[in-house]
Amino acid sequence: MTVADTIVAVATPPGVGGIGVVRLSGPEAQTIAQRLTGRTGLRPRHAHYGRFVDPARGEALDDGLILCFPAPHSYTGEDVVELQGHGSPVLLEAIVAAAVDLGARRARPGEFTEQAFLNGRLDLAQAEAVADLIHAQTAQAARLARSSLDGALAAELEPVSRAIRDLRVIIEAEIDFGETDLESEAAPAIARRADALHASVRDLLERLRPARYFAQGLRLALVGAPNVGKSSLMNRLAESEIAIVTDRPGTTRDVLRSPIAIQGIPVELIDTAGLHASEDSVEKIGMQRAREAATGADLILELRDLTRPETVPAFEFPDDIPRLTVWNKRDCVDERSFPSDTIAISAHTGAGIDVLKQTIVDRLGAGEGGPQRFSVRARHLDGLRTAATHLAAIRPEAPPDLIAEELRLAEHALDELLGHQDHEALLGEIFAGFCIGK
Ligand SMILES: Nc1nc2c(ncn2[C@@H]2O[C@H](COP(=O)(O)OP(=O)(O)OP(=O)(O)O)[C@@H](O)[C@H]2O)c(=O)[nH]1
Ligand SMILES: [Mg+2]
Repeated sequence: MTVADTIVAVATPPGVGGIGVVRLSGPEAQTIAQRLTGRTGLRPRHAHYGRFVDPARGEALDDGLILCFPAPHSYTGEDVVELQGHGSPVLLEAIVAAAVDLGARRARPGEFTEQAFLNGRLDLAQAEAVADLIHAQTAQAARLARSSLDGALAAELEPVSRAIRDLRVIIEAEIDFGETDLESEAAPAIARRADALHASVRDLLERLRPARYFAQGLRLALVGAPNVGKSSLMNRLAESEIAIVTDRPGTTRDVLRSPIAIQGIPVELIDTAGLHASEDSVEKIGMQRAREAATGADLILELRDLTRPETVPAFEFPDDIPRLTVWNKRDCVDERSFPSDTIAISAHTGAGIDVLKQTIVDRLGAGEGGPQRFSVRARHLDGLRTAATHLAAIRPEAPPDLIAEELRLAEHALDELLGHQDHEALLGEIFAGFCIGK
């Protein structure tokens, strides 16, 4: 995007609605809006009524409200004008086309928010939170995204990033004065500070990890031998007869997916074909799909059958995916016949289902009362992991420039999360911390 670009797009969802909004942002937004509406002298942040006319054809397109948000007090930080017309996709497209004729460019997806980030109206995590808020599938997911948008992630990251920078300032100063080793009394103190920073990044990582599921959803695969009741459990959890259930082993062949919510977490529930030794060619394809679905899941629910406890699925469970073993058909056996710490359910009667849901949530550390306070993406966790790795690599006996480099990489990883890459700031800080003559 060049400075001169003015972008335009329909801001309301595709389809028919009571009203539809066309949004313009950029240096020409006001001029283009004036030519479309014939109105000049619009008062900032006031609603004006007007007609929208295609100046090229002199043809009235619609009428509605015009709202003007001059820079920098707008969403994008540039001049923004909103035209609120009737919610007809055809009309809204005609308004956009007329704006394009007048010099605007069609906005790319997310470009208004990108512009807000580039103009410093939002940090990167907030920009991501805008998308998470719009796409939130549950009220809890929306609440967490809202709090990210309010800057909660930045509030957690910035003190850590600042502390890393402070430590680096000290070490860079040593380097600037030609030190090749840290003074013996400085080394233990620096090691202690690096350890403390590593611990705080790891703590942050632990606290943030579960929140990822609220923004991105949790893929929960139901896996087991044939006939243990996977499809029955799917239907029970989805409260709908989605999957075919029969007493014949091998009923489910395809992978079935259903969106549900467990305690505010958006869950994609995945029912799969029963896994056992089979030579049937169709069944083998189904089982291959089942294994693929399981390896792509965030959590595997291995379903077993209390009436046939010896039956296990023909599957090598991946080590890196959390697994929960759940026993079904408890209505068929004596309640005293299984240990109290087993998760025993009945897909038929619904017994134990609430405990199962709670266990799933606890297993992921994602309960309502859990530590998550804002939405988190995989990118954020990756950045924190990178920072933790660099902090863990610091050896006080190493040359100071190596230590400084690890700190720089850790700081960089955190700053990237918020989109801050201002290295002038560090230089300024180093020299401001010097006393004259040293
Ligand atoms: N008594 C009892 N029967 C159950 C329960 N859950 C499932 N069943 C029965 O077990 C049989 C198999 O159920 P499904 O849900 O089709 O089992 P599945 O694991 O999906 O089987 P495949 O798709 O063949 O792998 C059906 O006759 C169900 O009615 C339960 O909790 N109690
Ligand atoms: Mg089934």
